[in-house]
Amino acid sequence: MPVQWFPGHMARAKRRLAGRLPLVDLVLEVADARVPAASRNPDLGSLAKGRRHLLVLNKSDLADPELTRAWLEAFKAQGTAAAAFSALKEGRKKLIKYIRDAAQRPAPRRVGPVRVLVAGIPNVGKSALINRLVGRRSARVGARPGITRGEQWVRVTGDLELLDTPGLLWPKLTGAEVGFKLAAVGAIRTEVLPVEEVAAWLAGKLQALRPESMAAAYDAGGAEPAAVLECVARRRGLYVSGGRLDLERAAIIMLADFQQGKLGRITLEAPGEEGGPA
Ligand SMILES: Nc1nc2c(ncn2[C@@H]2O[C@H](COP(=O)(O)OP(=O)(O)OP(=O)(O)O)[C@@H](O)[C@H]2O)c(=O)[nH]1
Ligand SMILES: [Mg+2]
Repeated sequence: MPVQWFPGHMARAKRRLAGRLPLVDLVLEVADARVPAASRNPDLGSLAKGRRHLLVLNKSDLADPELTRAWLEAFKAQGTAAAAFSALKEGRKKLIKYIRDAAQRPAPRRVGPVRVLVAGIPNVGKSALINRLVGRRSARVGARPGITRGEQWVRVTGDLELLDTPGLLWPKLTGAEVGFKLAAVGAIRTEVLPVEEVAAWLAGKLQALRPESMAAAYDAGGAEPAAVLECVARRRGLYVSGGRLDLERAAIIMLADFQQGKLGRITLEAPGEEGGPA
């Protein structure tokens, strides 16, 4: 696996997150609904021990609704409070209700507002979700000690406060498959993994999951995964000088189409598969 994380950055991010956790009541973990297992960091569980926890499968507008339901069931069976959300398409009321439900769970009633920290790997929509939650009506409630300078608590409702800066985690690359999934949804930059390799992997997945979309978008019906990028290039008229097909641009276009939902609402992993809850 050619992906490397810088140990120094990881350690710093982890320290920073660990320093904030004692200040919060609830950790709202954001993951990508298209890859609900691969986009989580398994260390968060032990880091946030003793805090209440809500897993939000964000970008659910891009995910397969049936598989999202199956994932929510699987997490519930595991004892993990989880909810599906779209920070772009849904309102804050729904999310606030999920947070209230999760915050009230096991702990005894406490005095004062529920304090929430949003955490997750890059690009899952932490900032979009915070913006959605906070909206324009919110008032800053002032810094509290122990937090990096510049961070603020923001009042979401009378009994709910949110730290305005999310806790950043890094993805856990437990195998090539996880790297490809994260690159396909855009959580890992394609500079890290070669774009053509990611697209070739995704082509295999999409031919299995959505052959009809692939046929309609790229005339790729029945094509072997290895030949899909050629179909994309031909359909879009992508050539390099000399008349050869431009497979690199084809790869970039297919990835963008997938990431923008143009091939349909697609989830790349199902519960029970390697890496996910049974
Ligand atoms: N379709 C869709 N796109 C979303 C959703 N939430 C976020 N996005 C998009 O995903 C991209 C990343 O969102 P951010 O909110 O910046 O993600 P982040 O987790 O804060 O990323 P980092 O700050 O890099 O860690 C942006 O282009 C958002 O518009 C969602 O629910 N649905
Ligand atoms: Mg952000």
